[in-house]
Amino acid sequence: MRGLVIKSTGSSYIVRLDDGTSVECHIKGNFRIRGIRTTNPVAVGDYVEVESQKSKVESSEAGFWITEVEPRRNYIIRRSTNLSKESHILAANIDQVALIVTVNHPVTSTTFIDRFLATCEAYRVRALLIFNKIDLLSDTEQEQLAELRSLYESIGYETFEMSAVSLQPSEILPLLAGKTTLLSGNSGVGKSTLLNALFGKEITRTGKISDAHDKGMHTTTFSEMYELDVRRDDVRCTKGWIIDTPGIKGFGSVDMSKEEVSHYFREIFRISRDCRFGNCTHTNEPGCAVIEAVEHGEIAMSRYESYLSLLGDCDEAKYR
Ligand SMILES: Nc1nc2c(ncn2[C@@H]2O[C@H](COP(=O)(O)OP(=O)(O)O)[C@@H](O)[C@H]2O)c(=O)[nH]1
Ligand SMILES: [Mg+2]
Ligand SMILES: [Zn+2]
Repeated sequence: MRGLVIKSTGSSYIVRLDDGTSVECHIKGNFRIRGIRTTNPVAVGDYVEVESQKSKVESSEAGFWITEVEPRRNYIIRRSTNLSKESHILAANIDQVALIVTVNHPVTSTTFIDRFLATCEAYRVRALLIFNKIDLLSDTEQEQLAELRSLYESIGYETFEMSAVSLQPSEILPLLAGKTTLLSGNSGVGKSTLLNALFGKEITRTGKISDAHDKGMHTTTFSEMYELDVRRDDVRCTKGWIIDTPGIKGFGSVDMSKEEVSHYFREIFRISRDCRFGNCTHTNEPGCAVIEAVEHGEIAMSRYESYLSLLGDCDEAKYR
């Protein structure tokens, strides 16, 4: 039987079979993938082959077993710890990532946004930037919001704004219909609130409880996939999947070489073609078109600073 992994608990997996039923499965066999060392061989979003085994006398093998994982279209990983060579697959086979951000309450830094977007570029996954809690913004913050949206739109990203607390699902469903979307963003920005608003019921806890949980040092968290099947008069196509990764702030940076970093900042990459040197790092070289563009305000200072901060990470990694 073929199925889709919709939840992982660490020791077992919930698989939605093609006939619509969900079963709890364990793993049989060795699913190590070449090239990466992962702590979880099977991830949410994986398509798998499931076998059921009848109870035998004195056998603990009764139940459902995952015997095969189909090749992944893509996957998003997180290094278990900074120094670890092992990675945790957060989700597989995703179409897009929705990053929930807030201008305030809490402040989402542009560095966080830019690192996240760079990672999406590296994975070649479409990123949607959704600004939440617009109901809480002061006039100055409203202006900031408009500036940020126009900055990211000018680079080529799609941006949206909402108030998850008073959200009409039809405002956001068209973005999610027919797709598998990974939900991400800092703790407290409103991811759970958005999920609950989309489903019209509490499917995940909001606020304090999860916040306290997030602060736990090494809390293990597991992804879960929710099927969007909210049929409402005002929305035509609402099928799709949302993946929630509770307690995971971002998915960290992928391994990038110094040369690669600028490839993941679209506007920097475009302008870098005019740099005098082909191997320009855009830090202090003469004839650097990027630095010139920053000085003339054609590249935002915040973006350039984020670029430098990612470059800095590469140096750090080298000396580990
Ligand atoms: N005023 C306002 N509060 C919000 C909004 N979205 C979420 N919140 C509140 O922000 C807090 C954190 O939200 P939560 O969904 O738990 O954030 P998560 O950590 O990203 O899942 C909760 O108290 C929510 O009620 C919004 O659009 N406006
Ligand atoms: Mg939450
Ligand atoms: Zn340059």
